[in-house]
Amino acid sequence: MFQQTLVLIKPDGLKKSLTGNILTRLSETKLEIAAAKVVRVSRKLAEKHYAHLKDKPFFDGLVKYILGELHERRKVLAMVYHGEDAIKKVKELAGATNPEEAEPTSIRGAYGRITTGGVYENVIHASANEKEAEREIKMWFKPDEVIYHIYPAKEVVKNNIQELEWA
Ligand code: IDP
Ligand code: MG
Repeated sequence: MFQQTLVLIKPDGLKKSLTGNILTRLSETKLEIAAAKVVRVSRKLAEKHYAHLKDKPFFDGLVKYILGELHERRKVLAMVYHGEDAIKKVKELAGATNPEEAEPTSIRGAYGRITTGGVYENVIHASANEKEAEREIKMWFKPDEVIYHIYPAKEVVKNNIQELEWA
């Protein structure tokens, strides 16, 4: 089944100069990149992305982490990978949430770390399932920024300019 999945190279991944290594690992999947951009994450986007964790004791740290406040890198690299079984393929390559439990050869197992009292710094985000992938891709990208559309989009006119919105 053709799927799309959201991948973020988090601020620790950027600070550790891991972009090339991570993209090389992801290319092993033979999936296609359908969208990519560098994003200065807003607090609103950060809180929305991690809304399911808002009651966790590490939520404030997690928001600081994705905003880049822990790594002096106020940016993330956001991408959409597209292809057969994309979600599972990327999730397996990313590895378990806890870098200590992740397969040593997975991206998180190889490059992630656990800090004392802080969040798991696991260098990459990957959507967990189809529902999450759709929610996340629609929150991080506009339809015009994604090369292939697997979710419907509609044309709207704003200030006399025609653009696409997720339907
Ligand atoms: P996921 O990133 O593997 O989907 P989630 O449970 O959605 O895992 O958590 C989002 C992020 O929050 C993780 O990637 C990690 O950075 C952080 N996190 C999750 N659970 C913990 C925890 O128990 N302690 C510290 N940080 C955590
Ligand atoms: Mg998650």
